[in-house]
Amino acid sequence: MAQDNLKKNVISPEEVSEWFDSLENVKKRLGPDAVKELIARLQVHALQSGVSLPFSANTPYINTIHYRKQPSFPGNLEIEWRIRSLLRWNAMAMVVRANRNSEGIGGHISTYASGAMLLEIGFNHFFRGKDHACGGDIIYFQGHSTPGIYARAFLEGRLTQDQLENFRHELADNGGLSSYPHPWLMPDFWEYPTVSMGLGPITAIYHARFCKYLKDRGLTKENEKKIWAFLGDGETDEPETLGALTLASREKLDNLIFVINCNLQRLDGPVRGNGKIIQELEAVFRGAGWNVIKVVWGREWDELLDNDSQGQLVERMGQALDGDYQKYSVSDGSYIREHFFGTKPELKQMVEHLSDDKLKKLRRGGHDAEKVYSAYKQATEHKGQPTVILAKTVKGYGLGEAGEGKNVTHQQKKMNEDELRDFRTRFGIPISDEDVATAPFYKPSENSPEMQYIRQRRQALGGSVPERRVHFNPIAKPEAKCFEEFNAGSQGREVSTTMAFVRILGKLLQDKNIGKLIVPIVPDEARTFGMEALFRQIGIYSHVGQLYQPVDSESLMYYKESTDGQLLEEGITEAGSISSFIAAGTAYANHGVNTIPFFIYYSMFGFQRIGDFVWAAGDMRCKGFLIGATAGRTTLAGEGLQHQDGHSHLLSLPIPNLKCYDPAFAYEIATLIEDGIERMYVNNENIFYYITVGNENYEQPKMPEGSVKNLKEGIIKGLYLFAKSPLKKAKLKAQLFGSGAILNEVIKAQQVLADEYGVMADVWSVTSYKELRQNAMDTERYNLLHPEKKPQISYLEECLGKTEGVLVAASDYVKILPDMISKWMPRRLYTLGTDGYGRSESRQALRDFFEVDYRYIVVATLKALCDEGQINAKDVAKAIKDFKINPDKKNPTIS
Ligand SMILES: Cc1ncc(C[n+]2csc(CCOP(=O)(O)OP(=O)(O)O)c2C)c(N)n1
Ligand SMILES: [Mg+2]
Repeated sequence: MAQDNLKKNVISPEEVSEWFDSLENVKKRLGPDAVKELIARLQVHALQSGVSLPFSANTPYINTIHYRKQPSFPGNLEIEWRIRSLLRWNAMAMVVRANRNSEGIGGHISTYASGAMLLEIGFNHFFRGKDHACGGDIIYFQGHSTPGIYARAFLEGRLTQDQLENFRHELADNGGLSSYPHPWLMPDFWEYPTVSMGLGPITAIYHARFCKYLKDRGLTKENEKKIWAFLGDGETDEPETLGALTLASREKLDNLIFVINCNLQRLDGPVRGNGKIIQELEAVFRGAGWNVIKVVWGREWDELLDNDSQGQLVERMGQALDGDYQKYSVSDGSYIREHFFGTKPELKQMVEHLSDDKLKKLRRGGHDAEKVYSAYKQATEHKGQPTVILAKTVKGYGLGEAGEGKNVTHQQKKMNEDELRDFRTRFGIPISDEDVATAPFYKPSENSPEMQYIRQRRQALGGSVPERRVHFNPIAKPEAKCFEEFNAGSQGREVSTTMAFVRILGKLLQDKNIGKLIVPIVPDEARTFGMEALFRQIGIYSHVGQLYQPVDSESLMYYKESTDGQLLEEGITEAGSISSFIAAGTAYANHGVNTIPFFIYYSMFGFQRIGDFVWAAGDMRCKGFLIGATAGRTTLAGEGLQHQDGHSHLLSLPIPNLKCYDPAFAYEIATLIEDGIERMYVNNENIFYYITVGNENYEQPKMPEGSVKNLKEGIIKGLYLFAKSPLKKAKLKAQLFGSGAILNEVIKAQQVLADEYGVMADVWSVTSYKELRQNAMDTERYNLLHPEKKPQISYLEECLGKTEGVLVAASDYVKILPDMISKWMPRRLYTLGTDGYGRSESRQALRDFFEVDYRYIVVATLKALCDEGQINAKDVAKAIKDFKINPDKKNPTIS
């Protein structure tokens, strides 16, 4: 009974044909737009008559560009195939040889094998080099496809055979090649480090937007550069990959093209065995407003699809899962016939005329030069939207038994003699049977058609890619008046270091030399930092300007968006903001413009959240200032556990070229920024800065007396004497060290120690433990390696060698920070810090809880003196009692 009902509801082929015919008729008479309108009206009609349509952002599982709409291919298919084959061979040989020479050295064969066509259509027809009038396209290569990029550079004569031989042996005498794209390691070659998956796509999006920003603000002329980002389908699982898609469509970034190599596999196995990654991504990108071009099937399918009048093939294509498709890729034609086409007699009939061998050779779209070319051409010409190309490929294409389509293929690094011979034969590489086992590199003679073609194409497109080409023009320094006023202190007014920083920024923005180059970036936190005046002053960048009247248009500081706005107000995205920071901080290299980014954010949401980006920024030789605001575990009151930062200076520590400072006073910040701009943008040093600022208001002191030059040098080197003890002479002595807002507690302790305990304590401001440690390590290293030379003295020893007294350090950060310089201190260092989870509390209560207020500094000093035998334990106990400290209070580190 149920069966009969079902049958009754089945649409007959004749009925389907009728509908198709009427649609064709409308198209013929009135054109495709009329068809669109008709379908839209049908949808409304269906809805109104009670048929609720399932939502789908998907189109059928076929190529977006119909083969009759494909432009003609401008290249030589035959030669390009031969070039690709050579590249495939050399890329494979590079990994195989490296792993034969040193077992376990790693590398990837199968990623490039699947993406070779996608890259090569770019290399031969689209990627423009630095000599092109546009200045060169911006290309983010998939990190682990590097062997193929090196293989091409080898044929182009940019890399030697020795270098290829030393793939993953970068320290070899005659030079080697880094595993992945790293501008730090190969500064003339790589531009964008992409191998931490997800960073490439999101930084590409913000870079594309930054190109528009540069042009809209008149910092670059007409900008025709395209931004290409190549990524893996597995990589799209990273939240960063898909997290900023709507920015790209909102900002109409038609200079941006994503190419996603959908080989259906990641490292362990299928990306979506039970689904279809291409369809899933299509829905995501279309939903986000992107132009989506699917390249699913190769030309061998065109005729079959032409004959699919009932849509049964398309239906079957949509039905089969990625897990099935992966299985077909490793199976022979008879399996495909039975399992793919065998589901319906009509389908089976459709391929009756094709042999099993032909069925096996029904290629995927990403391996078809003309399909890929058509997609790229349409993408580069598309206006008003970013484009994503979803290209279906086979992972390990061409590896055959050695790994094609297999789950283990990602890790494949070795090939035996038979596998090498098969590979050689399949791709027609002229290497003899005797030689093939050694997997030798192969380069045809310079005047071979392949080499000529490569040269011609690259010449026509403006030279080789990738190439990092830096023409650095130093800036004229900002005027001294930007910084001078801070030396005089705030003269009675209580201001925070954040306010002082914002004032410096304001002055820099008005500076005639560099004002235009400053790029302030905030993730929806400008008001928190007192920066809202900038909205009106410099405008918030928006490519379309301001299409509405802002609610506060009457006020002086209204929310002003404008086409030439200077401020990047990114919304609540630290990942997006750091991507803008990277785009602006590398513009000196990528665009020949010395933009100076200041990224101001909640310090807790910096390294803890986006540390990997900062690492990549360091790799990229990025410049600029990261400003960690509302810093300090006890200085940020009220906010509690997830906001109070007492460890970002620890997390920032490993980035080698990042200068990290925890300044206490306005003149320190002014000194650091003035020096930083000079070092980065005049002297072209490959460094960038992390500076924390706090929101506690206190009087900013004037610079201490003495040589300004020495003082500034001390601030920069990380340590200087801020104030000698008010006592001129005493038996008990101490040296106290403080940073950030806690320096004020140290200064207070100094007075109490003098007044009530007769201790003569000097106060030092430690602006950077990292700088002090680095300098001490460098000195130690020199002395280690030069035992016969006169030993060098570290800056710490230079400052503290002649001092007397016990040593006590306090900061608003974890204790390990001061501890990490303790081995170079002349005596034992006692440290106070803020290990543990923060609390929602007042500053005073927090400093009591974490044991970093002046009382604890006094107690620690007395305890140190007691340990030295200079005072009695009962004196320390009395102080604890006098200060009303409960010795059995909770331990903040573990409570
Ligand atoms: C953030 C991050 N996590 C993990 C890895 C390790 N990794 C390198 S390649 C890879 C699989 C990549 O799969 P896919 O993106 O599909 O690229 P394919 O090789 O298939 O083209 C993984 C997990 C990485 N490089 N970065
Ligand atoms: Mg993949």
